[in-house]
Amino acid sequence: DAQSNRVKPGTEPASHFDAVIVGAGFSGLYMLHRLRRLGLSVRVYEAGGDLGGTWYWNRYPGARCDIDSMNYSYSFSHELEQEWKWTERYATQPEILSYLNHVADRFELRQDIQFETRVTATVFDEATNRWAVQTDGGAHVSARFVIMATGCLSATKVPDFKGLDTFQGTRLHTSRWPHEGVDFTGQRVGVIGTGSSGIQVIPIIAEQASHLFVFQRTPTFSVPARNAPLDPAYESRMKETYAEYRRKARETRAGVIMEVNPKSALEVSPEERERAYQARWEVGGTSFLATFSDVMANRDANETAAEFVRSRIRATVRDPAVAEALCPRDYPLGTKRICVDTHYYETFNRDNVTLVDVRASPIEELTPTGIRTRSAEYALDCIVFATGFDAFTGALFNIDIQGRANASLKRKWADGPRSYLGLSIAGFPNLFTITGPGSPSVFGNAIVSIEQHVEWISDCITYLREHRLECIEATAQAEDEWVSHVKEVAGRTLYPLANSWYIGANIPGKPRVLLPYAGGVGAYRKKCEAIAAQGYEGFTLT
Ligand code: FAD
Ligand code: N01
Repeated sequence: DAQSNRVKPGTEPASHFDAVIVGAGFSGLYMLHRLRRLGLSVRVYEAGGDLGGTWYWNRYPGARCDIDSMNYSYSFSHELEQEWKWTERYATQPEILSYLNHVADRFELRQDIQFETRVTATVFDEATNRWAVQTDGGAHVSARFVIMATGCLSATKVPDFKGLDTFQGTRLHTSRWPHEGVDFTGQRVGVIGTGSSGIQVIPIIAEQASHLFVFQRTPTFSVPARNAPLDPAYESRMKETYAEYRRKARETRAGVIMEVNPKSALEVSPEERERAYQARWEVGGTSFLATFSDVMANRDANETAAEFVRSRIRATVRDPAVAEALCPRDYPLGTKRICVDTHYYETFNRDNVTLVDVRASPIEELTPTGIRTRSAEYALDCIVFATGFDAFTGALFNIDIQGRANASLKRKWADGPRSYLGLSIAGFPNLFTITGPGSPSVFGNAIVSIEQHVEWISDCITYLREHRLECIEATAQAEDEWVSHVKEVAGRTLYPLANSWYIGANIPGKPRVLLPYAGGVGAYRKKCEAIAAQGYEGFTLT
């Protein structure tokens, strides 16, 4: 428990590092590489049995990225991006994991990573300006810098259903999938949840199971992926112009280059609108959101896109009642993360698939043999929880983080996260959060945001060393202003209209605050660069 794992005052650390990094996903791996190049001594702690983060944990069948592979990858090494060959438009989880292993081998990263080790606490010592770091293995080390590369979507969430532990069959969470895989042949399977994970796993389980019950509380807007083998001509074109392409992508709103139609959805004829949506639907992927300039900004414009997707659902799903139940109505399209699927809606035409509307008839309990809703009981061999994550703050709160005067981060953030740029927290010197709340992170290509944060942090540490400084800390004023700015920008979007994990609504009791920063990846980068260029404006350096 947290109490017994607490760093004991006066305990002598076993080792001293310049930096401790928590997490060995895309963020932690690149952070390690950068800091080692600066000549720092670094230790990475990773709770998982191996590296990869998201791509280590989420091994459910169908797991793949929804940003095309050639962009969902690091840009920091020319050699790396030239030598690696992606095989599909959207890479599968195994392929992304082997990519990250290749990165680790190429840059000899493993030697500084300790696996199967969870950081349980970290406490700032004002006398020495160092962080004490405690792990579940009982290790106690100290570090000048602590970098939280703990992931926005790494703390899993299983709803607290009555009778959860009484179920005698197999219980799985999409993000804690058995490494040896699962054979559903001949089984009656229930999947709870129809977010991005649910819509990817459902079509594949349906092909194996004797019967699949999909327990849906909120229907999802999903666009087809149109996944395909990577076109060699596209690959060589991209590789020839990679640097330029990446540079431009960093300046965009979402960290990916997509053609944004400058027109409003409301200024064109219904025929032109239909043609435009249909064209994007054929291309597949998230660029559907950019069919018109105001899809994500104006409720009425958004409704035209929403209605188009509903029309596709009705055209695909043969049973009209099932089609209607699959049509989202009570939130704007894209305000819960848009899903990208392969044959999701088609799956509901199979005889062995049943959609269970748990909005109409909620799950009352899990029983030894299955799930009981208000109106029926479902006998199941296996229940798959595709119920998501305690996003952004979950992984941070799992660590007892104490800053100056032993102030706890959890307490400081009780009414919602407070940080400067989603990178740094007043009262927590030399502690950085990669893609922390208040930064764009999940509103786009995560890798672009991760690289930007890692580079900003390593430049900052270089600056401190060059100026013979020990500590950097956000001022309370800069933090207040940033928090207000993040809130103000959020208020101009449609995101607050949905009960999504973006806004903490999926976790009972979590404050309703838009967690990522909605001001855009490119504009955010410029702000961060300007702040650094002005000698770290808004920070105290000592
Ligand atoms: P993570 O990959 O989550 O790594 C964090 C690591 O920290 C984990 O391995 C965790 O075990 C470790 N950790 C946490 N707490 C501790 C602790 N206390 N002690 C030790 N270790 C700890 N983003 C996109 O942009 N495009 C996509 O297509 C996309 N697809 C996704 C698909 C899935 C199934 C999921 C879940 C997310 C997806 N994302 C996608 C978001 C994805 O999380 C990021 O793209 C990226 O992988 C995050 O990398 P990270 O290193 O920041 O975090
Ligand atoms: O999780 P989610 P996810 N009773 O929170 C339902 C990334 N990702 O793992 O909407 C019944 O989106 C919940 O219902 P509701 C991506 O960023 C990317 O799917 O709360 N149902 C919802 O349907 C994504 O957004 C990919 O009413 C309950 C589902 O569970 C993020 O990860 C793939 C319930 C949870 O959906 C999270 O996605 C996978 C309850 N008590 C993940 N509690 C790509 O394709 C929850 N639900 C790139």
